[in-house]
This record gives sequence, C-alpha cells and structure tokens, in this order.
Amino acid sequence: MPEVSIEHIDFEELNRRAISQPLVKHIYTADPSAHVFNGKIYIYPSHDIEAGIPFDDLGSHFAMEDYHVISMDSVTSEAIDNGIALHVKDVPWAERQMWAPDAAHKEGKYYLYFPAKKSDNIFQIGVAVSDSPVGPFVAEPLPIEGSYSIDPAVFEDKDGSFYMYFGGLWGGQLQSYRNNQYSAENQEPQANEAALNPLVAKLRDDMLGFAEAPKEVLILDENGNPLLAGDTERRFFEASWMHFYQGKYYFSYSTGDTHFLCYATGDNPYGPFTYQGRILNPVVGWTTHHSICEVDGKWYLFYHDSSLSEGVTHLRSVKVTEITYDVDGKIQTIEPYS
Ligand code: FUB
Repeated sequence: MPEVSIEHIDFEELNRRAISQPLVKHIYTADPSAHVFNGKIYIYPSHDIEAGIPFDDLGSHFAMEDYHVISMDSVTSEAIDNGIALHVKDVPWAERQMWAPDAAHKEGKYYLYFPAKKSDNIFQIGVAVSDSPVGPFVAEPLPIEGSYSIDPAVFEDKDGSFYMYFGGLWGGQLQSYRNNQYSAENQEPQANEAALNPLVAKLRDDMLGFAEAPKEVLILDENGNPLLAGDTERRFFEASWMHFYQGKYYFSYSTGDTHFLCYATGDNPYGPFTYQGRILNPVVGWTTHHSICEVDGKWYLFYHDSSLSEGVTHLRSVKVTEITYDVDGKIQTIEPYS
C-alpha cells in the first residue's frame, strides 16, 4: 500500500466523508489511549506540535514535549482539555520526543506511562503518578528498568493484574533489540524470516516497574505459523493495545508502513495471538494508532488522522467511532471516509 498522497486530496470533501470529526481542534492530538475511570472517559493522547524538524524515517519530526489529558462525560459530549499533565522538562531522565502514552488506575492513584528519548538517543518508558486522572503527574526519577522502545499500553486483567505491552519499529528502535538486549548492529529480519514482535511484561504491585523480564508477544497466522517480516500488511509495527471481549483477549496494533490497524486473538494476556483481520483501513497521514474501550455497554475505537491539518503527518487529531462485532466476535473493518 503506497503512502497516501496528499496532493490530490480535496480536504473539504474528505472531511464531509469522514465518519467522525476531531474531538478537539484547538491543539493537535494523536495516539489516543482511552479509559473509563469512575464512570467518565479519559483520553491520554500525544500532543502533536510543529517543531520545524525535517521529516525522516526515524520520526524526528514527532518532537512532542508534553501531555494533555482529554476528558468526556460520554462519547458525544464536549471533549475537555485539562491542560498540561506532564512536561518533558519535569522528567529527570527524558530529553525529547514524548510519544504515545497510556494510563492506569489502581487504588486511588493514576499512573501515566510514556516513552521518551534520553540524551543517548535511546527510547525508554517512564511512569508518572497523580491523585487525579487528569494530572498533574509527577515523574519517577528514572525510566522503568528493563523497558525499551515505545508505545506502552497497560491492560488490567480480570484478576487485577496489570500488563504493559510495548514496542515499535523504525523510529521506535524495536529492530535494535533481541532478547531484551540493545545492539545498534541488529536490523529488521529478512522478508522470509519471522517478524519482530511486541513485548509484554507484568507490572509490579506498586505499578512503578516490571515484575518480570519482558516476553515476546507471538502473532501467528491461520496455520499457527509466526507472521513473517515480509508480510507487511499483517505483521506488527507499533501501537499495541489489549482489550478483553466475551472470553477472548484481543491484541490490536498498527502495521505501520502499510497503514492498517489489525487485531489478533488469544486465550491469555501473554498470547500467542492468532491474526484475525483489520479494524481500520488507512487514514490520512502516515501513522495510525488507536485504543479500544467499552463505554456504557458499547465498544469504541479511538484513533487519529491528519485531516484537520490537511495531511501534515505529525499534526494529527483524535477521533472516536463505534466498533461492531459479528456473532463470532470478529470486528467489522471500519472505512474512515465513507
Ligand atoms: O506519536 C508518535 C508515534 O507515532 C507513536 O509513538 C507511534 O505509535 C505513531 O503513532
């Protein structure tokens, strides 16, 4: 799938055909991680800015500096921007690129998990704590030991255990790791080799660190074989998310350079997961990143596109649309522009 060319897009027409509109328009927001805490919707997005950094394959132009939490009483009510929840200048270990975050709630405390680059140019994942779901959050002095790469997504299982899924290719540096060890020599596998997978680690009871070394999350095809690196329309690239629906664990993710949101299902939080299909077809803008959240008995996809900025790939806007499952639990593929 070639990258969407913005030269021939009539954005007025596209916005008319869009199945949903940006939740907020006064700032650019992306990578929405949505949760219902105490009956209210909280969205933890990236806060996109124009930093004037040239475009490259490492995503240097995604030069975000802070996070704002968006809250809503329902999916159709006004989305409220609660201001700066955490700024990179208040994170002792982080230097730049505050990418896709997520949050969790346990025993009256709220935990914001976020990736950022350190001064050595390596991404790690940190945590910051607040008494309020909208912050301000206070960052721990060091990143989470054993964490690496980007895109943390934190899932609470039925028994109250929390798991963090993470990892992302290219700018997210996942290709530089094998067995949780970094080497700049490591590269993406060849097309006929098994694809790189995201990671999962159970969180400690205090929510501030991993209880175990990260494990690979296997994504298999319909024959039980690992997806191959050359299978770019199905293999994992970035943007992990986990939700539980009718007895199954749904692991969803972005295919990155082919621009699909896909999902795979399994029987437990560690997998393996079997590829099932696409959730969302490509949106305007290079990246696609989402969360799936149940609100008042219905299921919603929170996602982003670059329609408000007329195709500027690092200036995105968060949107929401309902998802539907068929009787077998298959998610119907959503076409973002009707
Ligand atoms: O927002 C920066 C990066 O773009 C995220 O970490 C990726 O998932 C992609 O959406």
